[in-house]
Amino acid sequence: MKQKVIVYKKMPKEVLDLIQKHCEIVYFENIDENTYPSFLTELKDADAIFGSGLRVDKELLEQAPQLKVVSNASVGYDNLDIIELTKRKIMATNTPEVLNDTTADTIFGLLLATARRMPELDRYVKSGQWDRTIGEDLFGVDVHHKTLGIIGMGKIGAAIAKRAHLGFDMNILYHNRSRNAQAEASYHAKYSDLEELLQTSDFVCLMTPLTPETEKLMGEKEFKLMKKEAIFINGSRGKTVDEAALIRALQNGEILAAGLDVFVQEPIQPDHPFLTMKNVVTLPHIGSATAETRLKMALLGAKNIIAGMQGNRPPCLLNKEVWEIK
Ligand code: 8YV
Repeated sequence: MKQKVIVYKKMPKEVLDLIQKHCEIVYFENIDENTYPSFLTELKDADAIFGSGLRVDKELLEQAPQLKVVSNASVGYDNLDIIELTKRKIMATNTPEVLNDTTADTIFGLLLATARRMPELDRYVKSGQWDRTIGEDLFGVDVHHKTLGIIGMGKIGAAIAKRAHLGFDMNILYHNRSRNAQAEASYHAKYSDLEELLQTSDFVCLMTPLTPETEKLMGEKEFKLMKKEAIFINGSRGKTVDEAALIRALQNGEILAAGLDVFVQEPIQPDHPFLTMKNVVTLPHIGSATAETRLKMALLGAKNIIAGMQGNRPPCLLNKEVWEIK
């Protein structure tokens, strides 16, 4: 009998076809209050689940006694309780690398758009307000030759540093758990403690994964350390920022502006203060969202599943202990 994989997110046909060659698929385009009960029923004899964003914790795993692989179609895996999965000898996988350049493009684009106020000026033109040469009230700030502080210098952070250094002549500071020799050698990135980075950067770009240590990493104290003319960019997860503190910092002029791809609650609530703030540029969590890259991520996620189902080690296994104790 074929093993059963629940796909709980919309996936390209070629990805579904690939999985189907090896396993039986139960397909939910997304999980919401209507589909969740059937999802739970299917979970009872599922061998693998594949999607992103779903909270996979002890409570959910109690309902999935046969599960062997949890394949996340994302690089971030803060939705997975890795300790609980490991205890149950369930393999957890993600999709790193293939999204590095696309996500760096998004985050650097967001930085430029925020600095040069592009979304606001797009609305200005389209609403017919452009009736004379613009004045300084609509000027932005320069990006080139400024200092960029990157918090979280992993592969995506380094790809942002590359763009900033080679394309925009920026000075790079970074803060990270460990030193990144490649970013230091190739993009002249300088390791800095968090305080110095916040005090001296013109752009602060947060790229850390969400962990108990990084939750609300940016709060009142951190925003107060930033320069009044500095811009904050978040490309990590919403919960790495204390949103109330960010709103106060923006309203009180403690920082100039913010560009945000991620939020504590996604989709954002329609009455969220960010939505009426001129100095906030918002994106709907599009870091990796191009057709090409999402296909690569989905294919890699499918390969992780198939390897696990065939008793092989998945290429992007997160909890290596599960494999080692086999
Ligand atoms: C999205 C991301 O979460 O890979 C990540 O960690 O943040 C994004 O790619 C994901 O793909 C949403 O479906």
